Amino acid sequence: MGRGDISSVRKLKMRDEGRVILHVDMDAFFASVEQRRNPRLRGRPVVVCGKPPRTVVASASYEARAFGVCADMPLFEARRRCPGLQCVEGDLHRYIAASLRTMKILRKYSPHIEVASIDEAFLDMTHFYLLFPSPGGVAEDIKQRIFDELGLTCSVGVGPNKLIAKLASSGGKPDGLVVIRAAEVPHFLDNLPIGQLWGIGPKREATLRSLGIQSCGDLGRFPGNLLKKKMGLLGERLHQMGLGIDETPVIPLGQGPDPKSFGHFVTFPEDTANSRVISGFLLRLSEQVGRRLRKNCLQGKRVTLRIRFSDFSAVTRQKVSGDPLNSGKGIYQLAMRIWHSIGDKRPVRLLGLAVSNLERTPNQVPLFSWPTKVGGLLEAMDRVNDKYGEFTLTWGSLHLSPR
Ligand code: TTP
Ligand code: MG
Repeated sequence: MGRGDISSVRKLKMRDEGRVILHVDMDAFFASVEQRRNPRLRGRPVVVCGKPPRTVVASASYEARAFGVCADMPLFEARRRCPGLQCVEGDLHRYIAASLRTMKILRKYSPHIEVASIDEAFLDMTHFYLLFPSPGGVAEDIKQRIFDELGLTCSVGVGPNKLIAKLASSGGKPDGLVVIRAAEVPHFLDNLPIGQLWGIGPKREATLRSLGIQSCGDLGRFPGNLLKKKMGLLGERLHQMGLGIDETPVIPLGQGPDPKSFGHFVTFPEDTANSRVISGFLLRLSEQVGRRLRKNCLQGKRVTLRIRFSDFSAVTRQKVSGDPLNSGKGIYQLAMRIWHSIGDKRPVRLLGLAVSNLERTPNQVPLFSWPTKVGGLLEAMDRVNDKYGEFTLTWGSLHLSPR
């Protein structure tokens, strides 16, 4: 058989499989970076958090997870569960550096790469069957390379679409590699509890269970129109997920839609009712949001202020400006009007500020020509914020302190 024949055999095989998507997700990313940096932390339960004691866990090593410690858990609870817990105050610069190095490695395998968050990416390998005929082999290669160059482990999922690839990578954690071929999808979904799906919390899980739906496969078999009636649009999407259908493309950096909003959050080291401290923070948040808007040549009319009080109750209020805003001063002035209109004098724990209803600033070109290193990372961070909402809260609490 000549070379041409071999290629066409591979081509046919790949076409049979449909798309080939890889999802790469670093294991316990922040915690692993710290363990790599400090050998004394290796093999021990470690969490990365903000400034103790008033902070939550951002990342827990798998050794800490064995004690029931998980992300978002208040540090005092994590310490209660795991007496020997090592707590490291995070430094975002280190994680950004590790993230950039990881993404650089991944880019060597496919230019069709979507950076989904600071530690995860999708790669579309569909058109690289000549270079990389075996998707599982590429995945192994990637894992080895990341380990050799960064000393970090990751988990990789391979599937015919992003949904299956992501479910596969989560299923193999940590240091996993799970390959699901198109024909194996129904069996894979039959063995996957519904709680593993994005958007299913304990409440929704209970609703679905009351309908006799236990596994993702059950979701696919349940009549789609009934599920939509019971759960609205989410029901429709869940039905699709249960069938393993996901046609969303891998969107490389800079090619996605404009973000819908820009926002920042900050948790105070101590609850405060001092209006000077609060307005000082609002100014800082306004400047941060304004800077990012300008960098992206965007402006917005709607300003949203979110306040969480010391008793954890929260209020969210918005005001719309007559003119679109992207200067720190303009955003700050509207934020202060919202603050005064709320008029609640209780001590504040968290402040969040966002600008939405975004539009392009006329006659301006972006400062960054996408995708640059920094621009790409900002976009990746925005995606994280879209996904996790209060992710920036962690960063804020790691890096901001009242002056
Ligand atoms: P994840 O990939 O969700 O978590 P992880 O890498 O720590 O663990 P896993 O092995 O399960 O993938 O998030 C990546 C990093 O992002 C994580 O190390 C810390 C940070 N992060 C936050 O700071 N706040 C959050 O709410 C989440 C979800 C993540
Ligand atoms: Mg991860």
